Amino acid sequence: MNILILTGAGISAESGIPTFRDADGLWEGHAVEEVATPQGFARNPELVHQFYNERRRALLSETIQPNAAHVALADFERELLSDPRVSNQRCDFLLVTQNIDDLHARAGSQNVLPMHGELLKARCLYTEALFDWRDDLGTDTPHPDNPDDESMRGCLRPHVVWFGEMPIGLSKIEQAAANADVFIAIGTSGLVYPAAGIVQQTKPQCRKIEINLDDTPASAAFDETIRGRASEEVPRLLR
Ligand code: BJW
Repeated sequence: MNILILTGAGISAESGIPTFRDADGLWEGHAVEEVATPQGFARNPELVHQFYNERRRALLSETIQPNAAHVALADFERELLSDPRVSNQRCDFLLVTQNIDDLHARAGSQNVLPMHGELLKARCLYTEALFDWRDDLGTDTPHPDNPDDESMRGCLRPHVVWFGEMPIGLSKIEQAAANADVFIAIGTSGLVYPAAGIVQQTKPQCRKIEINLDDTPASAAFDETIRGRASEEVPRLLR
């Protein structure tokens, strides 16, 4: 049994992290092309750093914690992979998230692929080296390995995937989609590719379930559409 889960901003909404496209969402006060494209970052790095610094600070505040949906996914994975009836057979579980928060890991999920990057990592623009990062970033941030080198100041960017950039782990995701017996998409608008196209890459006999507050452009591709809050519907489905 191969299980593939895709999560989006809706699963973290009830943890206090705003979604992108809903009313009062993250895009309300920002032009997408200014804060979520490489061109926007090249034009105004301070603005982009500010956008991500605010989100990083909020993520690290005590008010944001995993909710019942994150916990149900982690419990389900742990029980599935420790069940002797399952572990004798081949069973793959992969949780692909478009979210850059770390709430799945904090809830205890093991096999998580953050396809749009991670807010708590920074990347060197020149070497692509990754650094765990919990502080603000700015155009004068010293390079962690060469703090005295003035020429390397400001060479870190958030380790996130902007529009026009290649998402992370695509070949693993394509393989998991092709092999999935069950695919569950939770709290994603089905507007952003390639994530929105994963459902189309599954086998016809794969059981495809969508959990969302509302219909999405991808809903017709699913066998079952569950309408409701992720924190209620995910535990109900997986228990
Ligand atoms: C609840 C709920 C509750 C609320 N319970 N539900 C056609 C085909 C292929 C690609 C394209 C195409 N047309 C255009 C493209 C390119 C582009 C794209 O998709 N554009 C679209 C806008 C049309 N895609 C890309 O550029 C991607 N890269 C790419 O395609 O590379 C190819 C390439 C080839 C060769 C060379 C180079 C590249 C990259 C996409 C990167 C997206 N990045 C962002 C920002 C990440 C960093 C950050 O967080 O700031 O990712 S944009 C933003 O959208 C973020 C999200 O992960 C992503 C998806 O949003 P999500 O998660 O779905 O959130 P919302 O807010 O949209 O929806 C929330 C949902 O939850 C709603 O449905 C609610 O109803 C629901 N909900 N509360 C249950 N309690």
